[in-house]
Amino acid sequence: MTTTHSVHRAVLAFGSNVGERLESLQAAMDALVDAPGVQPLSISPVYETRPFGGPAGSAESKDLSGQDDYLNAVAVIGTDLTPQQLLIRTQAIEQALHRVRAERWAPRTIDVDIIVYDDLQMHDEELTVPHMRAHERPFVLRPWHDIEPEAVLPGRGPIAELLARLPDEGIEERSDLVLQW
Ligand code: PH2
Ligand code: MG
Ligand code: MG
Repeated sequence: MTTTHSVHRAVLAFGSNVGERLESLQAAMDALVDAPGVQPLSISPVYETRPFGGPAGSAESKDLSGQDDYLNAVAVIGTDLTPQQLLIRTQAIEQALHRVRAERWAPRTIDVDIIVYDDLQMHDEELTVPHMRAHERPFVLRPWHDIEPEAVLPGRGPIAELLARLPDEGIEERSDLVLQW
């Protein structure tokens, strides 16, 4: 008998604010499960979100007010890949989708971030898990909470508690837009 159970569980966040945003999110999810080692588990509702910048001094301190709104969503996967292998997969997907417009210096059409990988906490030059800013991002925590209300962000606590501390503005569910595996 063979088992189809993946060894690990990972949560990924997807964002797009250029071009056909919903199509880019769906294309990224399709590509993710289109190769061995990744099993689809769940996909969140889609949210339309205002560009979110962080506190002064953080990597998100620059002015994003000129940017268009994002569509954001979260997916839970089972995987046999290591975090490093999963990063290579997500970066390949980003590169493939960024090039859709085949323009030099074109804005990004898709961002795929690894939010958590089991209860791992790690940091090196390439990868930090959990994602460094997940705990302060409503556009990650809201959709994630919709599909895993009991989830815990390692080192930070239950996502329901983290979410309750964040402002509720600038993020709206788009129930007219649906992603699927
Ligand atoms: N991603 C960022 C910075 N700001 N804001 C929203 N609303 N959604 C994003 O996905 C997002 C952002 C950097 O990756
Ligand atoms: Mg990101
Ligand atoms: Mg990213």
